[in-house]
Amino acid sequence: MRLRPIAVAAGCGLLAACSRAPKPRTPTPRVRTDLPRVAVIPVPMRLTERGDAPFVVSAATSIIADSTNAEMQRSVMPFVSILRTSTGFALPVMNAGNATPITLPANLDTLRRNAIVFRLITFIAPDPLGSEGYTIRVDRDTVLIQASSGAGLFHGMQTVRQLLPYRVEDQHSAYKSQVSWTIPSLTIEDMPQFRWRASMLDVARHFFTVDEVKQLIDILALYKLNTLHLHLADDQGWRIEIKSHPELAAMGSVSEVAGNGSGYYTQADYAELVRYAADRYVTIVPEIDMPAHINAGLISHPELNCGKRPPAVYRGIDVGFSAICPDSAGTYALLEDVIREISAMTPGGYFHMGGDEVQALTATQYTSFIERVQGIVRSNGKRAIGWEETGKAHLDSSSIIQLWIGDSLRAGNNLPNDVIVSSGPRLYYDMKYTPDTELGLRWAGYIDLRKAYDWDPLRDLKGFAPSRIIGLEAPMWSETARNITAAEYLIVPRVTALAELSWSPASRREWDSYRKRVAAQGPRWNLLGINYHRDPAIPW
Ligand code: TNX
Repeated sequence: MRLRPIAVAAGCGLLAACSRAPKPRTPTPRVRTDLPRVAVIPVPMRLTERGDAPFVVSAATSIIADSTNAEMQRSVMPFVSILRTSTGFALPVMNAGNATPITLPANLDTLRRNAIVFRLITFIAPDPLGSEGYTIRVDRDTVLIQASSGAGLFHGMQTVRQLLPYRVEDQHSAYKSQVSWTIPSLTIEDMPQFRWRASMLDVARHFFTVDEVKQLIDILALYKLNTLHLHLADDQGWRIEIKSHPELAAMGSVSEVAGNGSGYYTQADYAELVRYAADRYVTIVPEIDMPAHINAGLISHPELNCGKRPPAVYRGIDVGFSAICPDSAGTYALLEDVIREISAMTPGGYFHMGGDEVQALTATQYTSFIERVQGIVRSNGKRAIGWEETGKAHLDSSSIIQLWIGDSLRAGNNLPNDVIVSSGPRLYYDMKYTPDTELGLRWAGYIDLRKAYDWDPLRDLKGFAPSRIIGLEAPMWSETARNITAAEYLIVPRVTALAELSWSPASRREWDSYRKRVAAQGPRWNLLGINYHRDPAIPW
């Protein structure tokens, strides 16, 4: 590449003073012509590019939306304000009620010219696109986004965001005027394949601040994931305030893996996370892992120890050695309080009771413990979720099993219960990409982006009925990730594979198309300040 000479005004030199100030050069944003202009992740269920004149957002563009509607406020208005900052245009909101549902293709002539129109439509029968689907129609005059729910509008808006030039992510630049804010003419009908589209964050092995967790929630929302599972307690840390037992967090949160870090969420912090997530249509699922992985909780309750080691601050990464006594009445009194308080501050319908990797108890002690805790969860109005080992117990039909060890269930494969797929060899964010990448573990193998993407959960898992799968969840175990920058390196770009596998139908997924669409995300991540692994299979 030849560098263009820098223009220097007459009389200026490196040492000589300028007689006339040189005109500042505004860099022209680089436009990649080898990447598809429409590069949406997850790929929509149906998308037709029409090749007509695009819509161009300009100083004359307005937004038409029923801004008095609360769902509309929540789903659309934050995007409008991002768009105002990135384009520098006023984008006034014109109010429009939602009285008459319109179907695609709409009679767009009757709508205002040069407008982005959001409509929350009411169906008499159930919406064929479900509770999270949406449609988009773009032509020269109008961008029309319709859905029957706030979640649908929100997901539709994430699509519009990705259809706009990547500079839409730039909330600071002085060079906005260089960008042509085009949206290609197209029609989209979209809905998710699975309703459970989740990531887990282990805040126990390393603690993540409220702001760090918010950064992760933003990433999930961009790719239409709707659930964040927080692993709130493990051997190395108890990270949630329990008002009736303040000693749990006070004594249990003072350590991390291999370091002096500490920390826990107050109930106010947790409420803030719940609210931030809900504003982005993300549900928080809390987990207290038990009966093992409980060392940090036992530091303040040594009388309930049934593990192989006396409870003391633990900074290693062994698993399975701790256990809370399954035969003590004190255990259930404590757990009732913990589950009640966490359930009360969790609007989502789930409580995760852990249940993995227990070495210190007999099989009977384990199953009776799980059954008892499942009952406490149910009596607090939540559906219980357990790691796959809980399939050895008598589960209520409402309880959910989370597959993690491999590509088949080791317990509960004949049960009717719903299954969340978190297959270690495909979905664990904490597995190294290759032997050479710095962070991560390797017990389930290396997971480069192709391995993360190129499979089909409905076809490639064995030993249980695929109809039981309610969705996918990728866990970010944090033994090797000490902060969100490190976690992002492991999560991104694999989160896009998770998003596409859980949202898009198999018939629409294709590695070569996906690789290019991932490449198109890189400039967005740079502007958003998201750290990511530059997987060599991607034409970055
Ligand atoms: C297994 S997955 C665990 C975690 C570890 C993880 C590390 C599961 C239910 N248990 O305790 O952090 O491996 O990859």
